[in-house]
Amino acid sequence: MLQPVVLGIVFILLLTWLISLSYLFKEKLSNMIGMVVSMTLGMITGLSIGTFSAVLFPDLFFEITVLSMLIGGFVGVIAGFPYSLIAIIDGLISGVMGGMMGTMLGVMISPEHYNQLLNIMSLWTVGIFFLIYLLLVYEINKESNNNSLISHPLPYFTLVCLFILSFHYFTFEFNNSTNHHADHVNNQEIIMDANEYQFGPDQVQVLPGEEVTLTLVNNGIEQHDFEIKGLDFHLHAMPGTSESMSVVFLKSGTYEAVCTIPGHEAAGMTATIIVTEL
Ligand SMILES: [Cu+2]
Repeated sequence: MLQPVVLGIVFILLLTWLISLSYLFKEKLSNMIGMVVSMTLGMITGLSIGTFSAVLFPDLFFEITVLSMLIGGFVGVIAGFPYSLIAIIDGLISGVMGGMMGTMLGVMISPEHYNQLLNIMSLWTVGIFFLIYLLLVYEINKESNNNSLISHPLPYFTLVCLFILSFHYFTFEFNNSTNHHADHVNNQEIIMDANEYQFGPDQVQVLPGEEVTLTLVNNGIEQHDFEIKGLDFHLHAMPGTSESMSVVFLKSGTYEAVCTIPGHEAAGMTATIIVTEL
């Protein structure tokens, strides 16, 4: 859970910074700038919070839709507040719409594309934040040159880079036992994420006598496989690809699975499959 927390904190910092600029330098910023700022910040916040929460908590679709709409609208109102009523209305409507669209996007994408979706969304989010930052700083410095730290691009750009980097040092792990694609009765689907050098999840629970479809998704940069010891079950995926296979575990018990690429098992690419009645 470390990654969502880090990303959340950096996201709030980036957003607060932009909103603070509007409050601190409102006499230098026109109503037109305010409308662009409130609309963009409301929309982007709603979209990204909606997408992230839909991917992380697919079972709470209704709750996260309402929450994302509220947060998006709230941020839009706060961002438009220093400017005018038009900017506030702009921000409110865009934020509510962004929240709604973000959650829909999150549940429409299948689990094997979650990581790509989140990567695109996070790059898009911080890219737009940086553009808004440049717009505000340009407007603020247009007449008098204000050299305070808050309006120098380097600290802000560092935060943007921190946000992007934190995506490349962690991979999201999803709790696939609760995902919305697994609701077919008598057929469990498990998405097994592989990267250097671990499986996510590294422990899964399945029912005896039921067909289980296991998909190995290689989100890493090397080839990986997934072999269940004692069974004729082997999946192999090159980087960026996936492979699926179905299996029925007849007996209850604990099965061990490993990546058989030399050195990978020792580096930590192991997983446990627990076959048990509910
Ligand atoms: Cu491997």
